[in-house]
Amino acid sequence: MPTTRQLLSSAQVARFVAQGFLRLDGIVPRELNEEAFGVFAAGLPPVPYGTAVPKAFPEGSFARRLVELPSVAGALESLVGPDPTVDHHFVHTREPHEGSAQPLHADALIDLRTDAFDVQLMYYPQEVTADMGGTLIVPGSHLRRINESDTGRYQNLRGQTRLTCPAGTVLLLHHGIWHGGRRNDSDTVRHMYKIRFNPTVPQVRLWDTTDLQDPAVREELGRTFPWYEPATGRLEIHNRIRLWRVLSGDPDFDIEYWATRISNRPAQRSHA
Ligand SMILES: O=C(O)CCC(=O)C(=O)O
Repeated sequence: MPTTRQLLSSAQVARFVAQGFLRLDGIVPRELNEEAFGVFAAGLPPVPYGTAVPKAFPEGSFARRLVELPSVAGALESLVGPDPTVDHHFVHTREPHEGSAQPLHADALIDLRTDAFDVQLMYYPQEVTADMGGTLIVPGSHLRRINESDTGRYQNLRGQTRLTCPAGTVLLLHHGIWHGGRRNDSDTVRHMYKIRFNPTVPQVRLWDTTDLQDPAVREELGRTFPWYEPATGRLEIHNRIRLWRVLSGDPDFDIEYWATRISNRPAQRSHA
């Protein structure tokens, strides 16, 4: 990873924890976007699971230059830390007029971790317009435990977003986010290059923490999303508190005393 990276702020990481992804719109330079199509057509070299980035993506390779863009490198380091390994990478295409959408799913198989997460990078080398089958994402779904395609029967959820973006956009997503490629009704092939990164260090205070106590952090962590039911929606805030405690290294962090209250287990008093 390069030295000129741009680390995320605490408020940005809190937004990632709340909504499950961050968008970096149009940050990849035009020349790299143009090169991408040839690279995808030629096929990506296979990468064995768990390969360190420098070995997976040799110096000068397309993927290496992509992940070393300062804003990408900084965001990745802020979320998964230095020296992550590559889980896998793949180019997802939505063919013109293909007639169907991909079912809603999460990429993790069965993942019970509460104190670590993988980050998935999605890169779009071309502009994605409304009819091109942009990736559907359900904001705030990443901490709601499902197993891979359990959500496949859901057609639409309030607040879901179907990606439209300028060329050169990168999304960084928590591995648990519910998502799916939409139907491409256009005449254009839509490409998305995905790389999944596994952390190799504890994900504790990896970002620029100078704004850690800024009220914006709590505001981000307390956001709700339109598909949340009143009661289980609260569970999502609780899940975020637990994750923020780990990430910030502050075991007492709380919102409205929710986590503190339910962890109160007074010891049996000895009767004299
Ligand atoms: O093509 C897309 O937009 C999403 C595909 C994807 O992420 C997947 O198949 O897991």
